[in-house]
Amino acid sequence: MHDKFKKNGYIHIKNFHNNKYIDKFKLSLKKLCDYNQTSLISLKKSTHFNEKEINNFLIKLKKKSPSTIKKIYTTSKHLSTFIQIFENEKIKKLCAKLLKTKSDNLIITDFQFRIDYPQDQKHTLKWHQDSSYYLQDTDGQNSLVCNVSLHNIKKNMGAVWLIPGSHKKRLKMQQKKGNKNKSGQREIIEKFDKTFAKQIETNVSDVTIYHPNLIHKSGYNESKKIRYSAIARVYNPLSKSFNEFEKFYRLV
Ligand SMILES: O=C(O)CCC(=O)C(=O)O
Repeated sequence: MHDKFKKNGYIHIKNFHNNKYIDKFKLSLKKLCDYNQTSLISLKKSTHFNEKEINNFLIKLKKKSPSTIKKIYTTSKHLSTFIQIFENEKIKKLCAKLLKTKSDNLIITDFQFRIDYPQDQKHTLKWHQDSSYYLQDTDGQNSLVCNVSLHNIKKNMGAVWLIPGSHKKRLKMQQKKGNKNKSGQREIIEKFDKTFAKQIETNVSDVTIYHPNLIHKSGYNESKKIRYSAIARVYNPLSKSFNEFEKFYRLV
């Protein structure tokens, strides 16, 4: 596992996650949607998460009430059931092994829940390295990006593109301003080799770990389905390259 990660800058472990946590989060998401339904856009009374039904609900709600969608989106990543997707022994042990430390030393933070709508590119990200956003680890050897697949993600749903082996060098990036149609982001501004770029399809409970310098970008969701993503950043604070958080949060 270490050798593969060192060579490619990522590992994709199929069917790794304990589905119990994924299911619990989906139920919390369903409850958040239930709470925010209106007489015009409603969900069936049920205690189950039905992906097709939630997709239809969120797609309709996005048109009718963008502010409610924003509320659901910004709230979901703080749900304790979402955090548990990462804060559990299996994930902690895996990350600790890669970072060559013990599970209880880890910091797991910067939780992100993405909802990528069909044919919507407002929040899709161009080629970037996460290390330029998360400066807590200055040499990139003591942190990871952890992605847990909440459902089956096919290429046409905008599965992430990445470049195997691209983590060996930190490239120059620049903050690009956003506008009402496109959110801003830090983007790579120097030339790099894209010959081996590939899209990673994942199934529910697959876990993909990136080196913080791995070059990657969002795919384009040309399907009719929403693409959901669960992402967190994992740090080893017991390392020389670790920087305190507050120092950087004031800068961004
Ligand atoms: O899932 C995606 O579209 C890409 C997310 C990503 O690259 C990031 O958050 O750094």
